[in-house]
Amino acid sequence: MELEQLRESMKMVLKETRYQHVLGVEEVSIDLAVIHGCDQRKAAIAGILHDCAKYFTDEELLSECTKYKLPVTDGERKSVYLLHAKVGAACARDKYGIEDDDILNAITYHTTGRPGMSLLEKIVFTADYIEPNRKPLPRIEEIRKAAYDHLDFAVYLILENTLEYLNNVGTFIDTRTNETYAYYKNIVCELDAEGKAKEF
Ligand code: DGI
Ligand code: FE
Ligand code: FE
Repeated sequence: MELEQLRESMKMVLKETRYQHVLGVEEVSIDLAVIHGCDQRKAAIAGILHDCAKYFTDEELLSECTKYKLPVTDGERKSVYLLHAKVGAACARDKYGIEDDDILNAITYHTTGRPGMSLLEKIVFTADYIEPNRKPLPRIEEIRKAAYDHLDFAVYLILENTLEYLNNVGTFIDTRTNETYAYYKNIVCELDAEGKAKEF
C-alpha cells in the first residue's frame, strides 16, 4: 500500500485527535530517520500504523491475540491496553500488508520498548512521545533535544518519565518496561550530563 492509502485507512479507523497524533508521529519519525540515518519510508510506515489497534476494546484486543496466536503476558492481562502494540503489528501485517520485520517490531515495542532496540524501533518509540500534538509532558524540551542529539539518551529520559508517571498513578508496570529502562540506564551511565559519550 502507498503511504497515502495507509493514512486514509488510519483516518477511517481512528478518532480525529488520534489521527492527528499518528500524523505527528509519522513526521517526527521521518525527521529522526533523516538525522540518524534510518530508512525514511520504513519510519513513515511504522509511524502511520503504530496505533492502528488503539481503538480496539479490551475484549477485542484479547480475542485478536487468540486469533493471531499472540502470547499475552501477566502485565498485559493486568493492563490490556498494552496489547494495542502487538495486536497493531499483527494487523499491520494482516490488514495492511506490511512484511518488514523491523517495521513490525517497531510497532510491537512502541509502548514498552525493549532492551537493545533497533534504530527504527528507537525512532518510533521516541517520536510517539515527542510528536508536537501530544499534550505537554514533563521535561519535553530536554527530551526533544536529546532525540536529535543522542537517541539512547532520549529513550532513557522517556522511560524515566513514564515510570515516574506510572508509579505516581500506582499502575502495574510491565516487566518489559522495567527491563528496557534498566538497559538504557546502563547505556547512559556511560554518557556525560549532556548525553555525549564520555571519553575513556
Ligand atoms: O498509544 P499512545 O497513547 O500514543 O502511547 P503508548 O502506546 O506509548 O501508550 C502510552 C501509555 O502506556 C502511557 O500512559 C504509559 C503507558 N505504559 C507504558 N509502559 C507501561 C504502561 N502502562 C502500564 N500499565 N505498564 C507499563 O509498563
Ligand atoms: Fe500506542
Ligand atoms: Fe502513539
